[in-house]
Amino acid sequence: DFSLSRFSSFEFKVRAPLRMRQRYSLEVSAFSYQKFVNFALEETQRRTHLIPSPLQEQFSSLTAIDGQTKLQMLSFQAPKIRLLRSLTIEGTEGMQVLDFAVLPEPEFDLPIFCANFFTAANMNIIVLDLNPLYDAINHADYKQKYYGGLMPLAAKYTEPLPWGGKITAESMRFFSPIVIWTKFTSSQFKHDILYSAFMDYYKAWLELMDQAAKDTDDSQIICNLEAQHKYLTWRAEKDPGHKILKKLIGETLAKDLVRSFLFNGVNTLGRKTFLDYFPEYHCEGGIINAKRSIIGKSYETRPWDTQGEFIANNLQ
Ligand code: BLA
Repeated sequence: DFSLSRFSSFEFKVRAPLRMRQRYSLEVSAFSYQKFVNFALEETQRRTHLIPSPLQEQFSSLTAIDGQTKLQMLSFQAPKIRLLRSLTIEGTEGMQVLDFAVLPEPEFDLPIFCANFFTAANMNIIVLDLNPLYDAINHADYKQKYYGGLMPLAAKYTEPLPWGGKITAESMRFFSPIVIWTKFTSSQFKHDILYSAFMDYYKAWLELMDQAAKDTDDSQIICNLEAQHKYLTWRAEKDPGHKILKKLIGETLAKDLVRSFLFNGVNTLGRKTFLDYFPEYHCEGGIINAKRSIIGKSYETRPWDTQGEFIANNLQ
């Protein structure tokens, strides 16, 4: 029966993964990022209609070379969402990783939701942001449109989750005035605050999504497409997590995971190369400088004030 088989395919593709993650969420150890993902998926379902991404068939779970570390991948799409994807890693010696991102359809100039949390033994390296599609240092209108109303939210966390110190200077153009960049040693208290920040920031992103109207001007859509492609190209080449992924699953699988799953679109949304966008990384023979940063690390303190003004002078 045609309609029945369509229904069961829906059952399989939409409901089964949700049940699966509910089951996993019962098995979590003392600390896990699984509940962050559960929250985000449930909250998204309340606002829009998620369907599994075609990527789900190819990327679902992996066991690392060590035979113990588990990688879990989930991916969905929705009317305004080109790709919502998450990677969680539960490793040995307390290693926990969350890489959660939501990439809008190119008809929307919405920010990109970005939660990158790395926990090892006792140390946590945290980036939580609504990454601007157009950098918020040079695009005042864009900054006002999306972050103007969110500065009080950022202020709520600047004290409990203070600036994490110097970072790759090139990353700043992908961060917004509300970015949470922090490091801390593990404690229940800190993890609770991080969870609260994650929920607040995700709800704020969903609210922006709800309000977002389609760009209808073709030239604007082309700009959005290129801006997203530039972002993906940066992260597919220089994201700090790549080294660990290579160690866990080997170079070939890691490359596939990065380029086809995590930063899906890098091969399809545009034709420009990394060196087209970031010529400063050009090395002799046309190869890409392996260094993550050409400028070096900078921004010792938070370079945005409470009004969202960029206050760093000359990279400090
Ligand atoms: C470190 N991760 C970092 C740092 C940043 C980020 C800013 C500090 C080091 C630096 O200045 O580069 C995150 N950088 C980002 C993000 C953007 C960016 C989100 O430009 C977005 C535009 N991190 C992960 C995953 C792993 C991971 C999946 O997201 C591991 C699998 C690990 N991040 C990781 C590790 C470090 C790190 C190990 C510290 C080591 C290092 O500094 O190289």
